[in-house]
Amino acid sequence: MIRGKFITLEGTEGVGKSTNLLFLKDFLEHRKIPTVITREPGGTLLAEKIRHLLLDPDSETITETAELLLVFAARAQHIKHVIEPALAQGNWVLCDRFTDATYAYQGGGRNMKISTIEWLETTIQGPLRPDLTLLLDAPIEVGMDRAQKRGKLDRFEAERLVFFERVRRAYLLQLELNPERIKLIKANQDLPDVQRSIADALRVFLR
Ligand code: Z5A
Repeated sequence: MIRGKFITLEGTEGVGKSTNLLFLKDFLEHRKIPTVITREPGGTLLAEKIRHLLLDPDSETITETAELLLVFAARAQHIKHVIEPALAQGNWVLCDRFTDATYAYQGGGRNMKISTIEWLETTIQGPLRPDLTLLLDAPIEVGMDRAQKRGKLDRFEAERLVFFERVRRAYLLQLELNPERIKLIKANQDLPDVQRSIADALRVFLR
């Protein structure tokens, strides 16, 4: 059995990750590539409970350290019970956010030490890294505007603009540090144009 590929979608809120994950799935399945769609935080029963704790706007104040550890606790479950088995069975795993989000939100947004995130990444993931990451990038206001149309804001969405500016900068730093793996997709375009850019990146990856 040939191991599947691990593809992640990243970006600040409302840039179109969930929408384009479905496009990605159709694109690959059209080429007879079996896919499994999943998301972080989440993807297993326990990890979805942790997601709920992390997003709950009415929770007590969650310390930066607790937030970071909760994200990685969910990830440990997700890797063991969903991602690794799916890859081993030859599926391509398409994941809405992964550890680049930790560098962006907990590293950039919350100013947690990058060396601590790196240590957790190595400890929890071992050698597992995405084979390809599509970073959907747009000015913060664009995604916020799209997300706010949905109603009540979650604990992250309720953050101020400066927080998301730090998150976006941290994502762009991840791109700079990992140019082979991470491909930039300009998300501030009409959806068909975004999807044309995603298809182009995938065709290059499939070569
Ligand atoms: N988090 C963290 O802190 N650390 C971590 O390690 C991880 C996560 C893994 C939950 O993520 C939170 O967890 C996240 C960071 C934290 N918080 N924030 N913010 P999430 O992925 O569930 O949250 P999200 O980014 O807010 O997801 P989202 O709002 O669903 O955004 P999206 O998936 O990128 O967008 P969408 O749902 O596909 O699109 C939003 C709307 O825009 C929708 O109506 C679309 O039809 C529309 N759309 C999409 N593309 C376009 C274009 N091109 N033009 C016009 N309209 C469009």
